[in-house]
Amino acid sequence: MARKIILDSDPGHDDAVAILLAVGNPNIDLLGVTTVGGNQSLEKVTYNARAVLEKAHATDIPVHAGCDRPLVRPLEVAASVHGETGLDGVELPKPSRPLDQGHAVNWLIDTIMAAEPKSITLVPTGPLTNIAMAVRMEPRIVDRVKEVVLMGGGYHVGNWSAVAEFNIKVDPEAAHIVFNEPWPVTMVGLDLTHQALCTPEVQQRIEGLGTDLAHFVGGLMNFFRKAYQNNQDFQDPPVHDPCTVAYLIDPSVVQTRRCPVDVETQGDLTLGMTVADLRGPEPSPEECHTQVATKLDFDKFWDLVTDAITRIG
Ligand SMILES: [Ca+2]
Repeated sequence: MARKIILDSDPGHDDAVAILLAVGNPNIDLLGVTTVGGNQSLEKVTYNARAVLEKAHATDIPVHAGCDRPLVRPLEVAASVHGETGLDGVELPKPSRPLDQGHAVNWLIDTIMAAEPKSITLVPTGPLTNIAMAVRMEPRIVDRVKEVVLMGGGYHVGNWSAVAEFNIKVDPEAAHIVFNEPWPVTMVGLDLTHQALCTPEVQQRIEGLGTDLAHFVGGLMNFFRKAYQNNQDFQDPPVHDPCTVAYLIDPSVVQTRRCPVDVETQGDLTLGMTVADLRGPEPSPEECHTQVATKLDFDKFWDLVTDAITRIG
């Protein structure tokens, strides 16, 4: 049976690839996309989510807009990485499906509470504002959700500061809430996603499919590559967000290590750091509800992405 997931995202070049992987893989049942202010303003990323679903011929998937700013802090966007639109580098199709009514947080709660317990997996790939709000409004969702597999953080590296990753740094209070609830949390952080590089060989293989969608992904990756070369000292762009979906499709794509993880909300130098305690032997799932992603199977990962783009056609 296909895994039921909700993508909570801020598209974003890599969010767009995560949406395509979720739509194009038969083992994933994408129940909906919720959006959050992050890589760009809520208005822009919500439009982008709808446009990507349009491009993927997936207009049956609902999109609900959520929080337009973090819980406590002002929104800091990532225009240096994703451009003014949040998806610079491609022409976006005009969405044919109107934006769905109702706030994303309400929709998340209603969807989770109406579903079979432990049947829905949350996949946040932006700041964790919506998920934290949902937990505070309806704490029972913590028991009802199967697990949370999120892109964010890192146990050795940062990208928005020396030690903090963008999604967590933007809304550390929300991240603190999400990591401290007792549901199973898998942190797919930078240590893992920096292995998911879109090399020229990978991109040629995708563009070689020759479809309109394949060229769309190529356009996204061209912009993303330049942005990473100019701003992050990378040769090839790390395509972070679809690593979460790939892990859910095939756990052998992403190795994990169980360990306590907490989020720094006070430090002058370390705000938004995900502090992973890797000391001692690996705890059991009963002892510890959090785990971090460590090693990516590069070939399997890009096979899944390429296969999804092929299937969508
Ligand atoms: Ca994202």
